[in-house]
Amino acid sequence: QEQVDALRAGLVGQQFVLEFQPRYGAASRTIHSVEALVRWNHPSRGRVPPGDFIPIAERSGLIVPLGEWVLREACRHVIGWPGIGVSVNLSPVQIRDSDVIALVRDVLDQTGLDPTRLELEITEGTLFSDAARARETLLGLKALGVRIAMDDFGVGYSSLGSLRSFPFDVLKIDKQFIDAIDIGSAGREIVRAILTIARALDLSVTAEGVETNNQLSLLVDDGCAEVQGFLLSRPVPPGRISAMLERQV
Ligand code: G
Ligand code: G
Ligand code: MN
Ligand code: NA
Repeated sequence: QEQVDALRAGLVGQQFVLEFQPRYGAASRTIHSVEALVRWNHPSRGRVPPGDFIPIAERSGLIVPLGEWVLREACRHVIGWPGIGVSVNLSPVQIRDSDVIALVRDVLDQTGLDPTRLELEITEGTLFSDAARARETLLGLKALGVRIAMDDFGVGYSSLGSLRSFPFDVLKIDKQFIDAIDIGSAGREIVRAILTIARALDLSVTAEGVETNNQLSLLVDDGCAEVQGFLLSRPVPPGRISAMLERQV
């Protein structure tokens, strides 16, 4: 309860900030979009990692107002970065327990952001508790013109069925597969198989957690269009994104 109170105080006290991690064209190495990642600057504990507070926010329901803040703030920033898109992570709790369609519609209205520039990232775990309702929600979001990404593809529940039965536009290959791409012989074959599946289902692909030049060059050779990872950029404050974009034009 103490942690929940601290989170609530953090929301009221504007202790949350966003960082953005660029997503790049794999071959061009230019920034195509950025993923918003929330950070908590706690007055005494310092920076609290999202892995520590997102679960508490989810259990307490505070993820709904926090997620709303993240979405508004992310869209507000990207308006100032013409030509690139923004991805926002949606918690399963937001999809299940809040009117996320109304929220996204309102944020698009308020900011005037072109909906094609907004992508919502969802983990597949989200979809299983009430698949029919989850599917309706995703269709309602898509009807607003935004894109839907399956985050962390390949970990957790098996996902080929979900890829077919939910209206995804983008598949994000989980870092664990990228870690293995140049280890042994199966690693690269698995990534190639995922790329083949994505092509068959007409999904865009982003490889996550690219940390080495060798991983990046194998991904380029295998036709992976977009990459994200510490090799090209860590998550950075918004001011750094502006600077990176200026250098890029
Ligand atoms: O930011 P970092 O790389 O430490 O992210 C750790 C985890 O927290 C990731 O799984 C990421 O998806 C999640 N996360 C970061 N920001 C948000 C957010 O705004 N909303 C939700 N639901 N999860 C987030
Ligand atoms: O679950 P999701 O994919 O939204 O999580 C994004 C998380 O992955 C963030 O915590 C981000 O900091 C982290 N991340 C992004 N790129 C890399 C990378 O190259 N290496 C590692 N170890 N983590 C990464
Ligand atoms: Mn993500
Ligand atoms: Na991910």
